[in-house]
Amino acid sequence: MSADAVSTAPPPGARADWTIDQGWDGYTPAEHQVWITLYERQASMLAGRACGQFLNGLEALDLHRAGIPDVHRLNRELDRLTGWTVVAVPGLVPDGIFFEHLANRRFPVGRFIRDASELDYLQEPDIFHDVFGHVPMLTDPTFADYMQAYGRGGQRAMERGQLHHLARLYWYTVEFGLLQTAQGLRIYGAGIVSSRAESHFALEDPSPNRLGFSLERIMRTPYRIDDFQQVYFVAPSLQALLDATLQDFAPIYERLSRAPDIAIAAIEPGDTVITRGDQSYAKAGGRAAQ
Ligand code: HBI
Ligand code: FE
Repeated sequence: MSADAVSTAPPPGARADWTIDQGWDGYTPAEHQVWITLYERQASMLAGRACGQFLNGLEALDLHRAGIPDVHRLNRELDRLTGWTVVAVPGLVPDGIFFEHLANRRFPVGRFIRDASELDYLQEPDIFHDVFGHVPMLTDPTFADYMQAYGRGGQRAMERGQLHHLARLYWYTVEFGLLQTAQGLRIYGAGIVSSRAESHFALEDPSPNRLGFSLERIMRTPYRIDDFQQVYFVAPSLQALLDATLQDFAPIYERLSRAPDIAIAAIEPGDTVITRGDQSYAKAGGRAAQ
């Protein structure tokens, strides 16, 4: 996603803020069936893997098995819990539009759902990734605050030309974050929790590094968009994520502008090492070699 401006024109039929009507009545039975298939394969494996906040959110929103949720129904419950609502969009929206929505507690969700032939992986977020993956965590007040702080931070990062650093924070927390709990590591990242294969890989595979959450370390670390991550960062709590956003980022961006990126599979002297991976999956060629 290029760091484009807010000025990019929305596609035909979309409003200036890139939102569209979900048109829930327009989904076909086949599209609802894809949701049901994805939901049942994911929900059945998340006990003991997804964090408690995610599981509570899934329950509270009743993302029931009857098919693609109607965002109007979903919003009544979500708005009551944390003041967040979801808005339907055609797909990826420009960064400036995305941050504007997050800063106002609106989460953009792609209207489309993937085809039954690509259940396991897709490049662009569809409504299953967005609603099943992201929305349950938005029912947690602390995470809800974190996501709004991220939106505001994104607006400032764009002004400073620092989006490439801040996008890594999103990637290694909101999309691929792990949480330390008394019962062990648990998933809160949407990219993991909405993927059956990566839900196993991120928690159990000996291949990836698992390192303690560190804001600046994350912002110096590139990430994978085409395959499982080679490193996962583990937050001690959701409060720790929120606390990290409440500091002044100017000195951080100043230091980052002079600090080189860290190699994606590297372990640095200052790292808190939870598991030192053997990178066997990446060395074997990753998804392409499966
Ligand atoms: N648009 N609809 C949508 N969903 C996203 O998750 C999204 C986006 N645009 C940009 C983006 N994510 C990332 O580049 C953020 O880091 C900004
Ligand atoms: Fe996402």
